Amino acid sequence: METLSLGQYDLIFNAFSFGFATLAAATLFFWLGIGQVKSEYKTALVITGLVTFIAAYHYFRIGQSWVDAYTLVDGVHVPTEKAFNSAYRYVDWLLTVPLLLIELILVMSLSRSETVSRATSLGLAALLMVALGYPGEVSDSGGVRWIFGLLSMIPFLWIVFQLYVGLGKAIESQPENARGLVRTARNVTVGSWCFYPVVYFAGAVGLEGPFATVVVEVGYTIADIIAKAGFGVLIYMIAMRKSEDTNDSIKTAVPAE
Ligand SMILES: *C/C=C(C)/C=C/C=C(C)/C=C/C1=C(C)CCCC1(C)C
Repeated sequence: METLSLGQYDLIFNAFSFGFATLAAATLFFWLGIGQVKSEYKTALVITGLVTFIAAYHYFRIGQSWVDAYTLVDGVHVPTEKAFNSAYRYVDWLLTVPLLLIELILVMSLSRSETVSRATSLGLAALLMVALGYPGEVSDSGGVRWIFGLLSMIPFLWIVFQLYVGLGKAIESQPENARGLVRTARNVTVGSWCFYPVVYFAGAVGLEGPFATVVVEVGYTIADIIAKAGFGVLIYMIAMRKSEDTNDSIKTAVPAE
């Protein structure tokens, strides 16, 4: 850890605080909405709220760890003996990343067997991706960082492939009033998830110092808010739209294009 200016320290602390507030508010919003959707979509909203709840808790802990990790000396923030605990992020991802994929699968209302098989394979791939990234994240050796980062890219790319190709047909045969939203939810997932490996590999190619700390911490926070709360709002909208849809013939409509 390095010495941070007042502005750098505050910017990061404020990002954590904003992350906590946004994710906690999102949790309330999703859970209070459960009563408004058809019973088949209730589980999706329960899980959407669980993801933001777990993440809000971790942002609270991350904020505390941040406060403990620095002390103010002569107008700058100097690291204390308590290292900032970055493991909170990985523990959070281990729980929330598989659940995010499961949210998307659940709201698509596939057959029961396809739901189970897709949720299992995507969930396991997500677990593997996060677990492989961790040894590289905490290593001081550039080589180890590259090896685990590249290994973690394999399940990551497989997930992206599944979201476009494996689930492509199921997305295109969603009811017409929800199809565009499901596509958007898929694209937001892939778009926001790409940010994480970019930050990770920026560290592997030597991005360091106080500026890098600001980019990493504020960047991860923004990505988390989009990938969890923003994505969750889309899941909520899909569940609402599909709950309104009473015309079954729309459900079997031939995909556009
Ligand atoms: C809410 C948190 C989310 C959506 C976290 C997503 C994290 C990733 C997509 C991380 C991916 C990584 C790689 C693909 C390679 C390098 C190591 C990781 C773990 C940063």
